[in-house]
Amino acid sequence: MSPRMPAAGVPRTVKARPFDFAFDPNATALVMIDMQRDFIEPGGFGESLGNDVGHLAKVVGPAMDLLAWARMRGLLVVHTRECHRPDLSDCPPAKRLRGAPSTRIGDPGPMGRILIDGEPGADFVPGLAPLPGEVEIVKPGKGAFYNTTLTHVLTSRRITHLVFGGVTTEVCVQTTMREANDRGYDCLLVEEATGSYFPEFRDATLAMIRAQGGIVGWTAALADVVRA
Ligand code: TIU
Repeated sequence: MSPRMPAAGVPRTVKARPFDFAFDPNATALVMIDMQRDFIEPGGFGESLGNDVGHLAKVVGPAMDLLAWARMRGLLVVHTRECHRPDLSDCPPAKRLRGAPSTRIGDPGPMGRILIDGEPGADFVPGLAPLPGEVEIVKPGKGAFYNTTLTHVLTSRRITHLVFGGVTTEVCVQTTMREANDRGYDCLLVEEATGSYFPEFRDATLAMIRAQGGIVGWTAALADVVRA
């Protein structure tokens, strides 16, 4: 389904790469991907996969700044969480059984059952929880469009442009940006507000998004976004 025509509003321009990103705040949403304790704090899903979660701590401050900017500008704000139902009925065995993690999805951990909705680990990190009226999308996959109501949320509000932050850059952020790009949205990823367990993957993802004339979208520095 294609986005509908935008509502009229005052256009804004962000200095971005590969070129300026123009958007109408009335037709733009911030999509903050998976800023959850399970990915960012020790003892959760990310660490169970063998990752050094310390790499993601530095994303929290810039993500909070980006969120504050979006709220101040009146953008629609969408927060996503990757997690599964307690009975694991929405978790494919291929996802749960892959590799040799220290604990699997659904197993008990220090923040409750790993990556299960309703457990402390699946909640947002402090400072990045939705406010009343903001949209929360609970997703079973890496992409935020798969098996969720996100398409309906965006089309019903006539959103055409998406600004992204969140973790991890090359997994859930990039997957969602590619899904959105194929659905006709113009997508901007805010560089300081995204991070990976592998800094080189973050940098490579930013580069591949804006390569080939913005084949997936744009990237911009947080300072240039908040100036818009
Ligand atoms: N493992 C990893 O890098 N990421 C995920 O599993 N999910 C998200 O990126 N949210």
